[in-house]
Amino acid sequence: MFKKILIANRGEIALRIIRTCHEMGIKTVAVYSTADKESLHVKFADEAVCIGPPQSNQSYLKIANIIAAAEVTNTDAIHPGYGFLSENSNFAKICKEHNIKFIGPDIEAINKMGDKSTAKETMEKAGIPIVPGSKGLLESLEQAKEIANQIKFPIILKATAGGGGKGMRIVNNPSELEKSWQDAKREAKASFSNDGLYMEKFIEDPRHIEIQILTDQFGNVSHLSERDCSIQRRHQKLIEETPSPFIDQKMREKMGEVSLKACKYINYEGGGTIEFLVDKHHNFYFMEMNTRIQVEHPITEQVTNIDLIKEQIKVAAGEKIENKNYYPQSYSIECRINAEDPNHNFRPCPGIIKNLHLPGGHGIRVDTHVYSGYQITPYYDSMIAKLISTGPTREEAIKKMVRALNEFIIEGIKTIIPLHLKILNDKDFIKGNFTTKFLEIKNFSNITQKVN
Ligand code: MV4
Repeated sequence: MFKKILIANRGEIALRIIRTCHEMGIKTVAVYSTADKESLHVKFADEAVCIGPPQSNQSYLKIANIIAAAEVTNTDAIHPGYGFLSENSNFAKICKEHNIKFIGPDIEAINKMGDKSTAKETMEKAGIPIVPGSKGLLESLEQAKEIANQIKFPIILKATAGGGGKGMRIVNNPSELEKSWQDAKREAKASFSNDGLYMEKFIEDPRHIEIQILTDQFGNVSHLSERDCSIQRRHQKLIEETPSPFIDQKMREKMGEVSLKACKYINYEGGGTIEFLVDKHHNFYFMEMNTRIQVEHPITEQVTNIDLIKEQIKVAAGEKIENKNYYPQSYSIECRINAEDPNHNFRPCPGIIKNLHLPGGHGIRVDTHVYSGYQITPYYDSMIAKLISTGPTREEAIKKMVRALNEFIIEGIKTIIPLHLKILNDKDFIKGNFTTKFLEIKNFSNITQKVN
């Protein structure tokens, strides 16, 4: 087992990883930008190394600085968390060259899944259901027109380097295709320096349901069932839950089995997530694979009793996992607490947290790095906490979440807690009747009141 792990991340996930390392008797190294000097991940790690100024591209994305920090501290392994360098195969390669274990899958797997068009072609070969569309990248506007006429409008153009909505255009009829093609290409080039596009039939009003998987180097594979991440705003997930109210045990087993087939086909090793689009007829289609730990992993941990970070570390250290699947033993929901003003188009609200009271009690978990007096800077994403409720039924998990949201006191900055309360009190949400269109349709406005 590793003696020392460097955590190449910040915020709640850095703290989350440090906690598991300490439970496993592994020493930890935090890295931090000058903006995060007073952050909890710095205080709780055994050692901490400053890696640069606040801007991410000069600190948390600066490979040379992170490797230097690992070298001077004699680190065995690096956990990249999510975001930043977590899906950067060049970083994984440089770790390897320095004899430092990158806690994640191998370079080939990261590359294959990072390019979305390649990922889709690979999955088709593996026999995984995919959305009908172009085979690989589109070669010209003319070819795009041809394929669109075959699969019929509406279609969607997606950037192969994308994911998360950038460089994506929905096209409803032939007259819009040329402009959408050019817009998507321009946006993809500006965002990713890669203007490769592919096309799919547009699935109206889908659900976003993903399967957590875990595999080791000995061919043992596990899936840990699904997370329903349909409650999103502009491709940012706001609420995730497991099990999904939309799928039954039979479909859960089917999606799990398909996900493991995908993992075996690419010899995947480590933790990962396979994202599916699910249509109203319960058909599911491969969308993307994330080769990292995800923000919403705690709800899976809550209902399966598995520590996913611990399993990632074990697999990276060459240990075996159990060759079995895990099904939800309870219900869990996560609300992402973002420092944003929901009444002003979700603008970020940096500032000092003057007073903080975290909720607690039975069935409540809070993953956060903030404390009273903590300064939220404008340099990083606005998620400051994850509130996770767990109960024996969905109804009880919702009630616990409402209770905990009402206990949550954060003064000095605005958060999206009032929006969460509106969603959790919505009749359709309570019935489990929602898709990725939910927030657009509901258009919750003037969010001020406390709801019980
Ligand atoms: C789609 C789709 C409908 N049909 N693909 C959005 C982000 C990117 N990961 C893929 N996305 C979508 N792809 C086809 N063929 C609808 C979306 C989509 C979406 C997906 C998941 C969660 C929220 C969404 C919001 C709008 C569009």
